[in-house]
Amino acid sequence: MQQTYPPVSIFGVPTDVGAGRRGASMGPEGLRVAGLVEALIARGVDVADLGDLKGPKNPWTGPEAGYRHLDEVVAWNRAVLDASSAELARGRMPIMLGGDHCLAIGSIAAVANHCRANGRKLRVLWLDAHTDFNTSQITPSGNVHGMPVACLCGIGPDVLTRLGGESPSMQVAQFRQIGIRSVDPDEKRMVKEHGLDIYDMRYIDEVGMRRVVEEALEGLDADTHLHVSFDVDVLDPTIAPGTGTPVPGGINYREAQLIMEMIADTGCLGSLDIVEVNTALDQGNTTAELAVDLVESLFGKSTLMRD
Ligand code: 6HN
Ligand code: MN
Ligand code: MN
Ligand code: MN
Repeated sequence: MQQTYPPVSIFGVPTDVGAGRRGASMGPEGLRVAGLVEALIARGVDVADLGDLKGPKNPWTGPEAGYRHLDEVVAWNRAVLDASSAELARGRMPIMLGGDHCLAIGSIAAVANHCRANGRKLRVLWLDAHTDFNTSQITPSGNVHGMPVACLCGIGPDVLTRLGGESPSMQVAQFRQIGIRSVDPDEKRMVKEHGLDIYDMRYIDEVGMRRVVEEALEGLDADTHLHVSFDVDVLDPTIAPGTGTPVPGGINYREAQLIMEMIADTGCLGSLDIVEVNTALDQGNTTAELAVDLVESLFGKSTLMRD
């Protein structure tokens, strides 16, 4: 099925202040070098690469009161929120190139505000090895990239939970998480308590990716804005080694493609984060190249039989 897509605005968010390893700050350039913009143009999408957002450098200090680099995380997320809000208001689809996954706080807060203001429903598909539902009390690392989902659901410091104004920005029930296989012990208790909708690797193994994606996308309609937050560590590290927190047993190439193809079929994609590409840890630029290949499918590039 041939879809038409709204015009796209790309921003780089070159930061690793939310991560425990350096190098995700090079992700935006890695994705550009892998041909992201050209790939979208080839799909017939009207694309503007608006360059990189600016923010503080990584102070590389330890946790304070359970957070590492909280001031810097807030500054970067304000920039993301503003940039994304402006593009959404112009009727464009923001794509945020991470950068570490803390940027989803600003990115999704912008989308949540936009949907509220326009009476649209919002679904967030969180593709990740991790649930990113930690808090300052239970985090094993202090790294805020392990906390964005909790923050968006109103659990976290005011500076992040109220970033977009209202708190909570999101309801837990609006999230679907696919590919999960690494959850910290207390985080596990939290996600169970809050009833996060999780399709973990065991469930994917047992029922297959087709059914998983059907279930995760169930109920989408023409009034639904779908935000995809794509943490490349959802992919198996053998095919995507360039990421800071790799976990064995991830989704394989075809499973990843199928997710993207099925999202494309919905016609609901409204915004996207591509995060945790760490070119310093990559083999060549293979992880960014794979991400671009998957984005092509997300924008409707299909195998021979369906074009
Ligand atoms: N990510 N759960 C671990 C932590 O430190 O909180 C890892 C988080 C990884 C976050 O990959 O976006
Ligand atoms: Mn993540
Ligand atoms: Mn992750
Ligand atoms: Mn491709």
